[in-house]
Amino acid sequence: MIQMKKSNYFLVSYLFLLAVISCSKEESNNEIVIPEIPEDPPTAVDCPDTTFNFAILPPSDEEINLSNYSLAWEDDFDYPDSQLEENWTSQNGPSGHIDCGRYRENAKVVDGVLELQGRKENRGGQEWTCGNIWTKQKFGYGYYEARYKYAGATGTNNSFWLFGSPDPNDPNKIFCELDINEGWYPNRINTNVRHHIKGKGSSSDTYRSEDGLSYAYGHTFEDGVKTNKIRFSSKNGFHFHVREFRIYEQNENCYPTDVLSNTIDNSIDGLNNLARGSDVSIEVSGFLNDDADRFPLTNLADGTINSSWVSQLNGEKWIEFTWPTEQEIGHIQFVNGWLNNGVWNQTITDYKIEALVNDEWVELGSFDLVEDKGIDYSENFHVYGMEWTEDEIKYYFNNKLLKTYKNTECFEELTIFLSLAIFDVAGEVTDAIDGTSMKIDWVRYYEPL
Ligand SMILES: [Ca+2]
Ligand SMILES: [Ca+2]
Repeated sequence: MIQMKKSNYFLVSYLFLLAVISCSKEESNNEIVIPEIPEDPPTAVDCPDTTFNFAILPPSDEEINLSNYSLAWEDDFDYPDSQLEENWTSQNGPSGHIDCGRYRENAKVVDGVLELQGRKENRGGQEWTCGNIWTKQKFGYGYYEARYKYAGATGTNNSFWLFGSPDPNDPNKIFCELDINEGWYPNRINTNVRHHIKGKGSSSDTYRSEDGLSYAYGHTFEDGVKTNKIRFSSKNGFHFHVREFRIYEQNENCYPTDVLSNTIDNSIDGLNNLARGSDVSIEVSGFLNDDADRFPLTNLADGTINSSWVSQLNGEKWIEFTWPTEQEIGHIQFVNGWLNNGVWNQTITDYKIEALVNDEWVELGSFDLVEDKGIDYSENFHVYGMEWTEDEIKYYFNNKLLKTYKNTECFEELTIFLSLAIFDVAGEVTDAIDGTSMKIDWVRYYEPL
């Protein structure tokens, strides 16, 4: 790992200047004498540390206030598995819209926790089985929360949600879906307000949260890296956008950090972005839906973050930059994900950047959400909550507000669902799902006082 050493030339100079001023002050009897600036400043430029990532901040610190509510219903799953039917119903049959049939055997109460288990087994014409349950009772306005862990594999949708029923006598009647969380391994929270007309969604509003990730990363190499090949790779379990990938030749005037600027390459004297050189060739692991035209690889280095290359969904994702001759690289940075209403979406959970040096790959920088930061919602229980009133629908994570929606259509009582689903909307479906489970410690409903 090559890293830039932080220099402190400016600090030393500043302290020296202060010392000179204070000495001068004493000697000249309280008259300040400004020391002469040396005529020949040092030629070495002192660069700030431009190895960085830009954290995506949580939207709010506002906490749920339950003082106007009382606990009206709860299930701690603190009973034998055979009693599950007292409160809940299981689909117990094949599914049309996801890759797993949902069976009662996959919804198991074990030591105070409900496990919704994913298994690779042929049943009912599907390759996977999973589990779900819904309440026999319906519920209205109030605060809902559940404490649970995700199944520890991509391709699983770990959801706690409320749903209405279509009216057979009125096919145009709108009914509601309130998704407190459709959680995707390792850290994605998806909240939705959806309004359905029988058979088709009429409108929906979605907010996503991705704890611990960044839309841009940068690495500076103080001594430069001599290579003619740079490789970026990721095991990210979803397809993803890389909006711009910049590889700067070693530059004595430092490197820029205004990563979202489309004039960044001209922001500092001497910058040479080798990723946009006339002699670079770029190769990638694939394209979203095998469509090389919609998000082409040329978007990786076309000078604008408005365009992106989008990877394929399955397998390792990678980009390689190759030059016919050896280059001397001083800094690499990239912007990933996509921006929606001020929120970055689908930012990558891991990456590695390597250079080919003397025929061997040398790691220049890396990040891994689970290994480096320990952020993995399948490892730890978290609490997902929703406050539903006549006017608003507010979603919470560990009691902190994530998102507020206006309530425009959801005025009727709904059923509580706990569901594990398997499908590639939630990331790559692999055998790693087999044997994992969504684990629910408890579910609670508080009614307004
Ligand atoms: Ca671009
Ligand atoms: Ca429990």
